[in-house]
Amino acid sequence: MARTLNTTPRQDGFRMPGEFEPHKQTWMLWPERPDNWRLGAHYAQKAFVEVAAAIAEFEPVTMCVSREQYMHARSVLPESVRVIEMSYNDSWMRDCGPTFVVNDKGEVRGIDWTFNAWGGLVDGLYFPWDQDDLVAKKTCEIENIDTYRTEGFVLEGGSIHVDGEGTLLVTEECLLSEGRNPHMSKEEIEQMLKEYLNVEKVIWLKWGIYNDETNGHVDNICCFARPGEVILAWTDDENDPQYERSKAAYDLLASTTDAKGRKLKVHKLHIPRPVLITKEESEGVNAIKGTLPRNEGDRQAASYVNFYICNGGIILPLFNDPVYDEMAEKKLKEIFPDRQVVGIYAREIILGGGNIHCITQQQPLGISK
Ligand code: KQY
Repeated sequence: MARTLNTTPRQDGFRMPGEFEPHKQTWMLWPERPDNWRLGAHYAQKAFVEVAAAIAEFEPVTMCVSREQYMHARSVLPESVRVIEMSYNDSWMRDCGPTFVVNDKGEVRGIDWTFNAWGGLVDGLYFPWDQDDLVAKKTCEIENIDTYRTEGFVLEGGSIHVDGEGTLLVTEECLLSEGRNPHMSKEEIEQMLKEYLNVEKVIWLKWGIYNDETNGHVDNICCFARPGEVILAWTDDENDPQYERSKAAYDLLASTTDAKGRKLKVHKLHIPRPVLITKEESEGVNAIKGTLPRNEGDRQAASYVNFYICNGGIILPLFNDPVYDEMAEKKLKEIFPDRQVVGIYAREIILGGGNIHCITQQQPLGISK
């Protein structure tokens, strides 16, 4: 039986592991809503299949799919991917799925954060989001995993990155945004994060990636490669609005220490040239009042930092950039010499507002109940 607990992970001795620690599997949700994914998600689905198939070469993958799309998804996904039926509003498993935590015995639990589509009625991206808010609980029930529910405390998995040794990375732009927890001070939010993720040190970057519709999720600008080492989205172009953001993050990261008192090694990963929505892409989205419009010429928050670490692999978004795609692949091979870097052309995913990290959620290895 999977219980909903009234304690906190810290009280119970559970912590969020780093993404680079061993996984049991990866969870994903199947894209289909035509007001976010052009042409009824036809091309996005192909990209999701590529991502799922690539991860499945390294570890098990479960794809959750609506009743309407089940037969199609089952037909186009490799048999190695488990496909199960679930209801949801859109396909961002990183954000509405559980954040898994582990204890020293290898037991696994899930945090079921309140989800409000990145800002609720203030600046959320669609309405309703009620089915998304049930995804974390459903996922944990399928795996027979106990959960902690943070009723009323809004958070998405893409807004946090940990080193597994007591350090957490977040952005002020996101966590202090009006649409999430405006009733709480920065100190109260930090306390909540320490209690649920069981960390000692929170590093608050000021901003995320320019024009990121999530209010600057950290997983698009900075992540841990391993304890003591972070990878930061960077641009050398001082005229790019991203420059000020990345420079501020660099200055902070270079002058701070982590929970263990280590100075951080900061790897810069240059962003691609601006990815702009074309007329054809814009016209392929079914505009609906209340859902973020996709206008021709809008710049997408494209960043190579939104890669996903799985057992033995790095699944890296590529943008067909003549210079920076190759540079990113080379850099990540250097940073992760023991993992295979697999690049996937991800334009169709970024057109929906996120990337490979945003559509995946790792379940740590642990032991089964
Ligand atoms: O980047 C993400 N973590 C999710 C983006 C959601 C976009 C919804 N249109």
